[in-house]
Amino acid sequence: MERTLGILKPDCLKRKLMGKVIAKLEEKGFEIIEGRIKSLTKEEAEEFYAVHKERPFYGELVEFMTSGPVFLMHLERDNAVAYLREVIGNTDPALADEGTVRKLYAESKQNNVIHASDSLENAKIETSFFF
Ligand code: 3AN
Repeated sequence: MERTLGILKPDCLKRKLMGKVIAKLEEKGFEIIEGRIKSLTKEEAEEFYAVHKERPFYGELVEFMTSGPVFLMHLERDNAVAYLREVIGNTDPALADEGTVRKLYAESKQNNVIHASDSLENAKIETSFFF
């Protein structure tokens, strides 16, 4: 069993898509072992996305991630890190595979509904940031 961090982003909560996305994760075999709603502070969002500090979209990303509450999920499954990335799909919904969360629900590269850790190492770092 492996663990990873998933975050339902503010667009997901605002658009009342939490239930649908969680149903999809459960259908794919993920167990939510911890979860909570939280409004990220600007400092938390900046630190969480610090790897993107030099990217042109960083400021807007921080603004977006603090625009409303998020749902933090500590998830468990066999091969959880890689499989969650597969289930959520490409960052850009236009490039995401059919049936993925982002293909189904994301509106843009920024407003793309869900975050998932991209490596086992980052899963550990990101999970301990919130849980
Ligand atoms: P992913 O979430 O698929 O791992 P990252 O880590 O490259 O994607 O980017 C982190 C977040 O930054 C994305 N989830 C998205 O909200 C935002 N983002 C990424 N690329 C862009 C972009 N080109 N324009 C606007 N926002 C972006």
